[in-house]
Amino acid sequence: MSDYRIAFYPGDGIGVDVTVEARKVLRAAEKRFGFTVSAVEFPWGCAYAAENGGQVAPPDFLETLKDFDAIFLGAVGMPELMPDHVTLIPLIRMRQEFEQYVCLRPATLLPGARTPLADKKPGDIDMVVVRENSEGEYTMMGGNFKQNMPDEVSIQTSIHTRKGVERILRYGFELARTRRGKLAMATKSNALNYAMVMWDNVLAEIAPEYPDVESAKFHVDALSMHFVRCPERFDVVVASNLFGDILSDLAGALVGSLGLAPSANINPEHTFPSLFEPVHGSAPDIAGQGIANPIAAIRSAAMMMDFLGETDAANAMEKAMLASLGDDGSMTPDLGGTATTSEVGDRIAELLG
Ligand code: GGG
Repeated sequence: MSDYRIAFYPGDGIGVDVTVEARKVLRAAEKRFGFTVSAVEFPWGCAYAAENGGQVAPPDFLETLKDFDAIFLGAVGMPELMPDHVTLIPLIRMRQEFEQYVCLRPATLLPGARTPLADKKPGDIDMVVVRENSEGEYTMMGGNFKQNMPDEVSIQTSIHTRKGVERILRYGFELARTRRGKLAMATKSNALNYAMVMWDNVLAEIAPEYPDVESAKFHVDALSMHFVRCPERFDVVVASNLFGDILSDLAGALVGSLGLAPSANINPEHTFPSLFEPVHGSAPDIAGQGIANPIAAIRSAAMMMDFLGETDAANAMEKAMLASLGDDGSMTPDLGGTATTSEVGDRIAELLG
């Protein structure tokens, strides 16, 4: 019987609410599929910082996490207590230092979910945003000169390496081969004339190695428009860290709710733990009210079990989630329903069991 050591980092706001439900569904999966989850929960985040000298996680948190099989994160950020750029640091550091350079963010229009787009039905939207997750615009390098003075200057540096761009594009091509064989790359090389020109060049260089995949590049502004006008065109969408972050929120909204959007921050080489989290943030305005949709977190837990090799359990979790959709009484308000966060978790756990 397999035992998986999972670090749970519920974080802030609704991250706490939805992690409870993901764990509930994982317990049902354990019973049915015969594996065990040895869970260790870390109470890091804004509340922890209030009692620990403003540190959202202890200085050695990476050392603490590095031997787990996987990390599950709820959400981070409580801007009334602490600036968002401080609470996000542990997440960015895990992605970078655990070499989780692939962020997979699937967006599929599910039966029972309501897209804001007219005339789109389940099957019309089925894409995966493959976000470069370890460099690009989120390297947190730069500084402020004459801070808070009228002539303040701030510099935010992006770092795009050929190695980083090539490996994420290759990951996208390989993924496209297992899907509908289409890859779109987000660029903005007309304005970002160094980094994005390199992205364009790397795409042009490696695309001939994947003749079975139809590839194209789109300026990210036009791509956003195409997402709304004709989302059915897209299968695998590869993007830099910032572009991928934005496009995956847009894709999540197009498929009915960010509350349905899961993500996996993958270290493909398995040299470090990978991290699984809902795409949504901490939504402090609805935290603790019992109305957050736990499905994105539950689906992220399913992606985690899939990555750990429990494919049957992952498929069954996804199937139970799908079976819970469609009935107002078993969906949260973001999907037009009346169910509470825990009722949705209970229902999916029951369907799974
Ligand atoms: N569920 C994780 C979370 O709190 N996301 C909020 C966020 O803004 N994340 C930024 C990012 O994914 O880079």
